[in-house]
Amino acid sequence: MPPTAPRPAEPGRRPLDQTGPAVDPTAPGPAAADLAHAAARAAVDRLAPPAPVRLGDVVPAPERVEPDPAADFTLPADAAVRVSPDPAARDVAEQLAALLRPATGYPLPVTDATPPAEGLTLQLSGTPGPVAAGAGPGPVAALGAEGYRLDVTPDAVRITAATPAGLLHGVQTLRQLLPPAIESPTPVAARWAVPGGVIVDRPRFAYRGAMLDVARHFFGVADVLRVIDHLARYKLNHLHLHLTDDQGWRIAVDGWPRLAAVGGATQVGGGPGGAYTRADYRRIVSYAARRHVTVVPEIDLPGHTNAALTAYPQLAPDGIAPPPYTGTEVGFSYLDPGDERTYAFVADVLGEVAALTPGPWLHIGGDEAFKVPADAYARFVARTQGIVAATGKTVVGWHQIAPAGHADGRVLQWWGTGGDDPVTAEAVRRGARVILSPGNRAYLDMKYAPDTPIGHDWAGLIDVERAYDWDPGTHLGGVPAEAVLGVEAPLWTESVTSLAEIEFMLLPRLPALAELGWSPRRTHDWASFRRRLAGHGPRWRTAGITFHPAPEIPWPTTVPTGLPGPRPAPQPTAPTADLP
Ligand code: TNX
Repeated sequence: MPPTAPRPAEPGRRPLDQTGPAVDPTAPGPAAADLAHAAARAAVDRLAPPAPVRLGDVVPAPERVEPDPAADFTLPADAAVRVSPDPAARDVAEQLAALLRPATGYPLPVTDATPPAEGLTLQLSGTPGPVAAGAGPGPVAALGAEGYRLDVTPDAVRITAATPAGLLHGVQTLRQLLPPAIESPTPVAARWAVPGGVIVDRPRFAYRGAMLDVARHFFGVADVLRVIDHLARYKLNHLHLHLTDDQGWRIAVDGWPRLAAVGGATQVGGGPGGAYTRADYRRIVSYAARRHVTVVPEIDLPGHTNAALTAYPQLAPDGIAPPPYTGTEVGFSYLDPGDERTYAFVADVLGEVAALTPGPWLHIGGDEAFKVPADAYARFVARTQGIVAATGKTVVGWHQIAPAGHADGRVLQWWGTGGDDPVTAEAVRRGARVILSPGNRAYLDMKYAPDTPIGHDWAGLIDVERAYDWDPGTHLGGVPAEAVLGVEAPLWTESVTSLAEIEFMLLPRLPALAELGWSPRRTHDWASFRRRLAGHGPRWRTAGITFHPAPEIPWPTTVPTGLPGPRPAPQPTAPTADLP
């Protein structure tokens, strides 16, 4: 190990007093630096032994884990994060350093990856490093677009991947292998140990997501960014934003300014609502992109459009503006499918949203248009699929769009509660792919138990085991695993009003869905999952994240962790006017 002087703490950061005696970083000479380094190591050795995190204690479960108890690594105070000379890889290295600095108090400078590799190294592509016997994954390219390899030896932690996304997934794994105190926002005296061995890992499904309904209740940019952090932590790579519904239109559209200004001005229960400006939306998209999360915008059509009709009554079948809607019923509103102005509106809106969205998907909703006759509905969807194709995006819709003819690449999002749907199966035979969000497994707005203070129960109660114990590859008749693009956990927000409530419904079920999307089927094991998941309670608590302390999980402590106090479940509010 070359002599390196401990680096001074960053301005404003607590000094590294817990890791050893004060050292003058400007003191010259390798001898002084060596001594300082040894002293810092000795001080760390006097701290508590490593937390008992094992190499396999990762959610979602990795594809292959080969522990080597003789190879544990301890992060030294003077470690650097070394990274391949690629801007996107370097950005992942910056994110790793930013994740580790608050709790460790270490400076963790990011530098070019120059041999000999010690400390933390992120290596993009190239050939994998020396491979332990029997551990070779073949070329790094075999890890695919999102896989990674993690090698932990006494001197170094190395993450290798063919892409920056793979590196970031490796970073999330490394984070979970450090003691839970790594989540602390302020410095903690701890021995930052990582269990030795090799992990080789890649996802089962390409699409792993969550949906946030920002229409029923509006959530500001900061809340959405925090949800993106939760997704990235569990290697989910899509955030579906349900941007429009009866209760609110949440994205500014230049050509139709009243959508946000008028249509965005309320929410369930009658609060002020809100809408994202183009700059807000861009901020969400770019924050997500940095975390290798793709935003999927949904403009729900032709139903769920009361907010749009309050703003532009000429789109309503009777041409009359309905009053703003603050209740929780569904299925009463729709754009007039027989009026050409509807299609001009749809083309403008989808065109603008597509132009703001770097990802490949555009979600057109399509659910619960109960008032539109089936043939008119099918024609509307077919035409709208064409409008999406003209924007260059690939269309996604709730599985109700299945009867409208095939469109290249189209994706149906299954939210039913049964195991068979001939119409969806037929669409799949014609080439559609499916995202699985079964209402009775993946709907995170369902209550955990009868006494859950918020949420619905129309699709049943969903405790953590129920959220975990199904197989996306065999769930739906006529939809073979090859047709399954992936899984998504929707959070509808009729009864969810704050970030704490979002987190309470997401955690701990989101990691269950994440494991279904990422991990090979042969790793599926409830006993193992609940034990691994239990270790995340202290992490969330340390990070200040709210979660439901589900009784079926053996949390290591009994410290209360859920919502501040029970509140009565909101009753569906009465519509502000008679429904048509
Ligand atoms: C059904 S799922 C809906 C939503 C509701 C949700 C409540 C789907 C495509 N539509 O409009 O918010 O149930 O669970």
